[in-house]
Amino acid sequence: MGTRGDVVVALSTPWGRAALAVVRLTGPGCEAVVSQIARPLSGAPWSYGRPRRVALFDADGVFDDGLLVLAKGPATVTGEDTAELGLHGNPRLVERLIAAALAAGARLAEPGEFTRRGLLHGKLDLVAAEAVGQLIDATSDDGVRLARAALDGALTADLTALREGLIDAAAELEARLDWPDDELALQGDAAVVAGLQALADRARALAATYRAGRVWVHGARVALVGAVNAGKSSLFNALLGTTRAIVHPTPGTTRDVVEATTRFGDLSVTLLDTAGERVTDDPIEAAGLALARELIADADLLLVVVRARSAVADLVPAVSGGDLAAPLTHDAVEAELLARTATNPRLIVCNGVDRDGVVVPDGVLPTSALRGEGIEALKRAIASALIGGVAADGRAIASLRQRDLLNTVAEQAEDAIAALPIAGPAAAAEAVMDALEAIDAITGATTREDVLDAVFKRFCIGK
Ligand SMILES: Nc1nc2c(ncn2[C@@H]2O[C@H](COP(=O)(O)OP(=O)(O)O)[C@@H](O)[C@H]2O)c(=O)[nH]1
Ligand SMILES: [Mg+2]
Repeated sequence: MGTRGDVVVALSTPWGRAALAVVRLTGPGCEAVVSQIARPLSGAPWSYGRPRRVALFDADGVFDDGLLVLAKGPATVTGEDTAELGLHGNPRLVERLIAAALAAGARLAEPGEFTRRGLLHGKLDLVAAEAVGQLIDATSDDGVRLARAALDGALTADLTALREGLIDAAAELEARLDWPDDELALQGDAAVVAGLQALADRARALAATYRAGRVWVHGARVALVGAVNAGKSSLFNALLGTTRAIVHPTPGTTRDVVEATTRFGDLSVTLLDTAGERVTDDPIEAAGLALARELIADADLLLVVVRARSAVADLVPAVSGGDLAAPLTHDAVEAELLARTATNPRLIVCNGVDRDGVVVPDGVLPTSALRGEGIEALKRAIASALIGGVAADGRAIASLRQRDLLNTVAEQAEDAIAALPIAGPAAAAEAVMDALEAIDAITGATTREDVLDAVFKRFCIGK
């Protein structure tokens, strides 16, 4: 990021034609830049915080009129002087305004720079800054709720509670080191261990909400895979409620990956229909298969589609993760696919249950894409597999960074538990410090000093 403290400018609305566009500026001396590109129509001087009708001009003269709000730092979102200019939403006009601002001494803002400046000036913490991005990205109402809660400080409050618990534990451990014979009552080791375990569990539980949170914010990618002619394209169309992929009895009909986004309730789901699995010497089909295999790695969920048949009971060992080396009488391609995807998040769908005498093993979702049977149940199963057990009104995170750090918090708290009886309180305290550092990395705060503060406060040392 470039020099701080300079005036930056950016278009905050999408590039394109619209009724209005909003251009923002921030930085000390913002008003000096603005006075070179806008002047009040009424001729009266600027007043901070009040919207003013302005004429927008550059070296060639006035090119538009608009509405300007100037705000004085530090009581602004960035903590610096800011200006918001609304003008007509024509990219030509926006380009002229931005060029005029650059000529007047501003520079183009980098992505997220307004929020980043707010962070720098303590207007919001890192968790809230990430939430700003999530609020803009959210593809579902639950995603909006999650981001809103984080922006309003609810997630930071959870982290603060975790942090306080860790500081208490650190204080207990430090006290054992410095004043082992002090008659001041210390907690027993069992209580410290129980406290640390509860903190580790809370951190891990919050980290585990990441999958649901990410799906709520960014939507999910769900790939249909299976042998040729299993009915993947038919299911894809049935789930979309429209004919988007070609369905045909000829095996190998789908070669490219077909993608479409739909909603299952509140969730935004992108479905991917893929080429069917089989041994092929058609280079295009083989390329499609290779692409499908790549997508498997990225998908949030796989729908492994198997063709309903009377001998389908043979699938049971593969489905239940049984010994796949055991000879299987059903299609080797399907068996290989079931084995290959065993560790992926997946649902196994048995399609074509309208056929005579078919058997559906346990743990497999029965559908008939032909008759539209089992489709609603499949949509519900997809949604619940994506969200897991996370309550829609509970707290959830949608940042991979936060998830990894929360797992670090849990690991360090558990390391402290393991270290206490073996390596002693010094080693345990060190692990708790690492857990605290991970918490502070999440919120963007720094500390160590306040661990000592807590020790002195609790034990009245220095008296
Ligand atoms: N009886 C029956 N036939 C189906 C069903 N789903 C698909 N088919 C038929 O199976 C063939 C292959 O379907 P398609 O969706 O192209 O399979 P894909 O190769 O897995 O994409 C077509 O002739 C479909 O009409 C079903 O639920 N029941
Ligand atoms: Mg197909």
